[in-house]
Amino acid sequence: MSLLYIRKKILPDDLFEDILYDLNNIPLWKDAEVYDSNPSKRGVNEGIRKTKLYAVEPEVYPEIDKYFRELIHQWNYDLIPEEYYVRELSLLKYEKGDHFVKHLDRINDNRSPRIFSTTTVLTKSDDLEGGDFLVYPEGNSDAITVDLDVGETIFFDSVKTYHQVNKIKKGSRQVLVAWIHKRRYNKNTQ
Ligand SMILES: O=C(O)CCC(=O)C(=O)O
Repeated sequence: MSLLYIRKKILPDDLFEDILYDLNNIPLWKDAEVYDSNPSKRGVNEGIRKTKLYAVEPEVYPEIDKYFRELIHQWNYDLIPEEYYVRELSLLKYEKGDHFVKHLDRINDNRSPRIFSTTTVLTKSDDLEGGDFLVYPEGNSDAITVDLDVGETIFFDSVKTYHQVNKIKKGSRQVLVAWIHKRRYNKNTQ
């Protein structure tokens, strides 16, 4: 039977501290946009997603691939971790009223597809209420709440696993989201 998700502390303390440092020095947060295969539906849509975002070039954390690759092997031992890499990284900040409705991370265009999605919790305020991370088992409308601790990562299939972030009622939550793609042999077509 295939896994629904892996939940684990995977990033080492020194890398985690570097990310926290950068998080505290973000020059400008943007309103997160919604991706849609139809370009006219792209953009900020607070009914679907409301959070602040800062996109990070994965090269900023060159060693991050190594840690997420360990999860690929745990997910399916038959996969070859070296064939995968972190192509997209975002820092997200959720405050009161922020949320992300149930969705998949599938991208339906000519870009290389997302294969695995991860969220790593960077901070949770002491007064946090709401902001739960929910995953939906395939074909099931009942969600499972995954109460990630600070430092923990959740890893799941981008195409199959519906997930959601409940509305924040109080406090704040900050996360690092990483999407893992499959390498193509011709680097120019990545
Ligand atoms: O905030 C999170 O933990 C998840 C964000 C998310 O689902 C996404 O960016 O696709």
